[in-house]
Amino acid sequence: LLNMTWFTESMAAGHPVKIESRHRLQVKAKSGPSAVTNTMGAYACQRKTPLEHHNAVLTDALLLLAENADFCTNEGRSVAFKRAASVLKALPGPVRRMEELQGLPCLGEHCQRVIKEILEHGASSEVEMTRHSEHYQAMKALTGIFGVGVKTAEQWHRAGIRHPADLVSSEHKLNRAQRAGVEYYEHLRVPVTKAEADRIGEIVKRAVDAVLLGAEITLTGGFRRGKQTGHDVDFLITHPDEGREEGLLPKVVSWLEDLLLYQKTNKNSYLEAKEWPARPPSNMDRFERCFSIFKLQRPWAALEEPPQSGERGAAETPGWKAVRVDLVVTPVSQFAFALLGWTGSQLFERDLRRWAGQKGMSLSSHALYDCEQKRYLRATSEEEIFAHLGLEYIPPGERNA
Ligand code: DCT
Ligand code: MG
Repeated sequence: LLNMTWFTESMAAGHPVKIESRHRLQVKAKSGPSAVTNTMGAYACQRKTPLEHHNAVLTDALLLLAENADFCTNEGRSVAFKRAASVLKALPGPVRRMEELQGLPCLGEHCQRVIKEILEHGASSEVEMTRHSEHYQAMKALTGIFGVGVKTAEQWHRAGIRHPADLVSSEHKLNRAQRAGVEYYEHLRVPVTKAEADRIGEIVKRAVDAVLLGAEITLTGGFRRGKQTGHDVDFLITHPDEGREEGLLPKVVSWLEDLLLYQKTNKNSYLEAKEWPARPPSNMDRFERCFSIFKLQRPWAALEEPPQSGERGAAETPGWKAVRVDLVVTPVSQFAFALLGWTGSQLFERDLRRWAGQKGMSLSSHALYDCEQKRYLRATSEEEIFAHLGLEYIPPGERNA
């Protein structure tokens, strides 16, 4: 029923149709087919975006261009491609004709050109050229190293580095995170499965229980949105008695010591009283936090695909697997905000913050501040935060923008 081809055809047949779908697709009567108007919300937090959708060929292409724009430090362009892909993910069926896109938000001229070429020829020349370009491939490999961002990767690229293996023999100085990133590169490029995430959850739970009775741990990030694999595992830890959670992480980390191949723990640096509440929203929070690389013993670690023979840096498959794990501790009064902020997706979060901004509020993973009323809006659940923001509640499984 919610197939836009159907709407277009109804229009062409002259049927007066006005239907409010869950995406608020409307077809107005009396005028020609051009009157098909899709009125989808322009913010990702106004739409339901399921994990499985109907336009993977188009979204994969647009997301590759987004990734490449990131590699060229062109954030604006990258976000534009990500927004376009996100709109296509929210459609109720596969796009077959350009006319079906009429009225949809975030589909600029460049994106439309790419989509049109794929619909007509099965592929986009720009996407294929980018995919095979030396710069894209090297930047993908180098930014795939834990601890390496686009700036560092670009510097290395200019110095002739193309692959993590090139760093081993080079004179380039690596920091501690990057050394671990290179050492476990082949492990960390293999996606983490949900079963592995659950096993790590059990181990972390045991550590948390051992150092602070009553503390609670929640799996967030992509796994909470229903993904079956991810690039890391994200956990939130809290305690029902505010304050008890302070300083918890160093104890958990020391309990886990033998299982951690790498860890860096930061203290909580968030103080509401000293915050500038209406400061521009940032995607960085200041919780007590541990970035780590976990040593997960098999059989829980799924068997990796054996490395291609001759592949650079490929190691023999050992009886364990290195997995990136983030542990974040939050005071219980900030838990709902932390949960919302850490569940993602990245674009969903970005648009939530932008939406809050245009409503005169400032949202972070710590709090929601109303700049007009000059006060914090408290919440103990995600539902309450959506309500404060004047948004329909969207469950985690439909935040895959
Ligand atoms: N996040 C955000 N803005 C960023 C980075 C992250 O709002 N720039 C939030 C949203 C997701 C959450 O933090 C966890 O980050 P990732 O692990 O990078 O995302 P993910 O959705 O869990 O992806 P993956 O499944 O690959 O781990
Ligand atoms: Mg994650």
